[in-house]
Amino acid sequence: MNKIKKIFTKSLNNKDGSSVEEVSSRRNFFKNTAALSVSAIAAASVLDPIKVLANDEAIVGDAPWGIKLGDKSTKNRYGLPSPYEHNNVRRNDPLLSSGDEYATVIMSPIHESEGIITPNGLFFTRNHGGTAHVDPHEFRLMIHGKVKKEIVLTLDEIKRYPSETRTYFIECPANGSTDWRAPQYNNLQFLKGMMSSAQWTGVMLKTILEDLGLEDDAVWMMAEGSDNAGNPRTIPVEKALDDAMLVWGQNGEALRAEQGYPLRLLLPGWEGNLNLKWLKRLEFSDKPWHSKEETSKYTMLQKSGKAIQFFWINEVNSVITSPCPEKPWTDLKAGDLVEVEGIAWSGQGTITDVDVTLDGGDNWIKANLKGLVLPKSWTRFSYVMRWDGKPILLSSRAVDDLGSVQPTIDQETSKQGVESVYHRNANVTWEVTEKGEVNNVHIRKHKA
Ligand SMILES: Nc1nc2c(c(=O)[nH]1)N[C@H]1C(S)=C(S)[C@@H](COP(=O)(O)O)O[C@H]1N2
Ligand SMILES: [Mo]
Repeated sequence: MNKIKKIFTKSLNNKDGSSVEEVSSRRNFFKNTAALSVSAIAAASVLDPIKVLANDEAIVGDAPWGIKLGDKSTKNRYGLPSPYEHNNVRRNDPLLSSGDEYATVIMSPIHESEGIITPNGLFFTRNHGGTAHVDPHEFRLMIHGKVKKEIVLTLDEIKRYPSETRTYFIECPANGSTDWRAPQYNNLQFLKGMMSSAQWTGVMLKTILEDLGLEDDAVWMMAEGSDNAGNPRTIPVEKALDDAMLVWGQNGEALRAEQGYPLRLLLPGWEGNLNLKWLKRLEFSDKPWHSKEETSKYTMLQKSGKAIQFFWINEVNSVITSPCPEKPWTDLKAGDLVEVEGIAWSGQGTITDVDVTLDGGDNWIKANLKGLVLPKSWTRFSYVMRWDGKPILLSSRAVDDLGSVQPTIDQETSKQGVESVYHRNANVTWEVTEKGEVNNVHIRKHKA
């Protein structure tokens, strides 16, 4: 600590124009913030050896951004990330989008994600017919069919209902679908980036439906968008009356156009495709619609040759985000302490446990859940370990409060086969080589 203190004051003394007063007040700052010094030491112990270079130009020298005024603070009316973060971007999956620029799967850079919220500009985007730009003044939502009071609402009228703000992830059920047969991408963004998480603001759908009154035999709700694709989907009324929301807010601002501005349906924990964007119509009926999306797509082919229709919930899942192929351990040396971190989620409840394995699933160790642990929400987990520099097979396994355990590839494919496309939630395993490189590998102990 003394060493750090000495260097800190020295650098100030070296700096032209620092008054004595300034230096002593900085000294007091150090003296008075014991907690800061302790955490500085704790952080330093992860680095081995601790590099303390008193003459490091980066600290004692004059940085170009420090010797002149910065940009005018009035310049950016809407803030953008630092230009140094230019690599932290969404990427179009060439395989799943098949060269199309409208019906696309734009993957979120989840390897760069921090905490449990995706910044709006990085939210994954799955469009069947491009991004619509809906004029909020022209926006209308029709609610009809088996409701006592059929109605057409403007956006302002919808916003007059009492609002709620809640944190949920959205995941396309095709997330991970490229890996059913064999590892396809050595890349976390393309493997699992078909999901993101936000704090959503809107009205509980049940608030509106209670107001309008549903007929007794209204068992199904059809939701449709006003975009080129429309993407009509049938949803059981139980979900509409449970935690479904009509949302206009995304992380403290209006929904992004890509996320369905000005209003989308949010079905917490359920397949992304049911979360209708650019919402236009909710129709109630006693029968499901069997729309194109429900017959040609979004069915799950089983080993038996039969397909499951109307499979809604995204099951318990997890993935290690650090390390990953894009974030290898190539800078680490044998004996270094390192934090393994990842995201766990379950569309049916709250994450209760995450285990981590270093040997491809023979032994499991409990990880820590970090920060907020919310239902149907991304949950961060962490496991701090000392890497001995030898190859490991690193994976995670999540458990939710309904007791569901994330399956191994063997468990999942023995039941499902490999033709399902959707609902892949088997563990992802990273092979960490002795050089610290990270590869996507499949651990199979039995034949599928
Ligand atoms: N109207 C409309 N809603 C839609 C879609 C669409 O193309 N049109 N795509 C669906 C699909 S397949 C998914 S996975 C989610 C993706 O939501 P996001 O783009 O906000 O991530 O929106 C769903 N809602
Ligand atoms: Mo989707």
